[in-house]
Amino acid sequence: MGMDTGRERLHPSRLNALAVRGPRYRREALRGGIVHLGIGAFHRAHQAVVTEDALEADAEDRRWGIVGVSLRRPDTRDALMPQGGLYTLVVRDGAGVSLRVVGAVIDVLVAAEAPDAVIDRIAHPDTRIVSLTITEKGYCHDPGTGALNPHDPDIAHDLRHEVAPVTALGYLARGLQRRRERGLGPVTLLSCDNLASNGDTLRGVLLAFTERYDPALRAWIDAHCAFPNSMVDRIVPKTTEEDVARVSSALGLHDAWPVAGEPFLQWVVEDRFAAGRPHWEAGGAQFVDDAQPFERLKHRLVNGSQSMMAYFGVMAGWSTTDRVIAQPPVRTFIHEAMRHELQPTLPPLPGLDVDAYRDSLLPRFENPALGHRTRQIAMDGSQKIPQRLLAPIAERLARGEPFDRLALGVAAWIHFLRGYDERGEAYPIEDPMAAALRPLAGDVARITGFVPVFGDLGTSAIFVETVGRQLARLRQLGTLAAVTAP
Ligand code: CS2
Repeated sequence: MGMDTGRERLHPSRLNALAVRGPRYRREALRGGIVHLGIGAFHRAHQAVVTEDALEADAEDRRWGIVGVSLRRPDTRDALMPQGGLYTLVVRDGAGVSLRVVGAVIDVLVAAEAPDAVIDRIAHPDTRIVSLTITEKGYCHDPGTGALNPHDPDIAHDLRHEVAPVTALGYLARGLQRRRERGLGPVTLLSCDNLASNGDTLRGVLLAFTERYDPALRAWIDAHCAFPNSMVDRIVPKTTEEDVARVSSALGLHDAWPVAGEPFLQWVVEDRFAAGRPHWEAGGAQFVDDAQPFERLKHRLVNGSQSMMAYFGVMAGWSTTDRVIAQPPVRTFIHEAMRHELQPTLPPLPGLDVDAYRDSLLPRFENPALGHRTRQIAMDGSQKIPQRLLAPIAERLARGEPFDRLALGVAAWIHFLRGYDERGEAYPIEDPMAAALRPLAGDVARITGFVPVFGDLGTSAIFVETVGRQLARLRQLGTLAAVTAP
């Protein structure tokens, strides 16, 4: 965030005279029990806030401060560290706004500038949990299969044992190697990204990586690390300059990088921790034996709907999800896609009223105060479409059930890859697989044959024909008409 509001900076020395709620515990005594890789807005509005509640709930347990890590960019560190790690969380919807200053982050490291500091922190005796929000592409896997892609140039780089790693897996391997050398105890590696079976996926790619890197380390990780699966949910759009200005005027202090999200927050975590965990229940986290049914629920109903809205929105010129869902035919389409095509694919979720859950989503998507941009959600589609739309399609296909609406969603993504909307306006395609996908996007048989994304779905004539029919309708009729009669 570049803008400076000219006010005095938010700082720990100002905490006793804060105009909004601040940390209700002694920050000075905090130790760094959590290392978090990928300290972006989502982490700061989700896990860090739940950790803040846990810190407030147990005044005795000072183990769980967060040491954030940015792999490449210094901007979060540069914004937060002059503020002693403090930042403001803004929660808002049509009914109002609330602000809270969060203190759980005690340090931020930038791996690209000081790689050894990050490796050393993972290998610190205080570290008990290494959590991750590195986005889907950070796992360097084939999104269609979940397996490590050893041909990824960054993975190939890190496998050469160069001085400094570039991937999260490279840092984990180096940090855990040093932990092992130091004879330190076990740690939990906690993925908080929207990947199917995110803990299992992380375990799979890290073991595959270390198998090639240092087989003895692989065995140590297998014996000493836990990888719980978890489902995370809160809509947290990118912070805007307007957010910075509003927060600073409400605080009377300049916060260089606040984060803003919706009131809703959910975190469902498997209770398998190798070296303890904070009392995250205090912030509303739910602990379960198996989080995978909750992941599916969320990736399909919340994220699947968001991705479809994003591609419809970018193509038709609706810039935020509330504008998309304000189109009555799109609202009906999303409701029916969830109800008839996504919901029936869900595993049993004892104790959860799935109809009520589903019906609570449209009001979240239409939250007018969020401004969740369709272009932001549209990014990295190759990494998102498999667990959001292709997995439920594959299950419906296997059972001989129709999937025309989901096929329209997939077709909208393919349509989007052409790089200009229905008014002829060009936009950038931000996707790690863009170079491979864009030349295929004109031909539905070729793009659905792209195995890293589509797996073996491209061998199904029904799948290719259904997506092809929907793509032709989008091209001929335009988004609004295609969505109106799917
Ligand atoms: C969104 C998610 O950008 C995206 O891919 O679909 O960030 C979404 O808002 C969150 O997963 C909601 O919990």
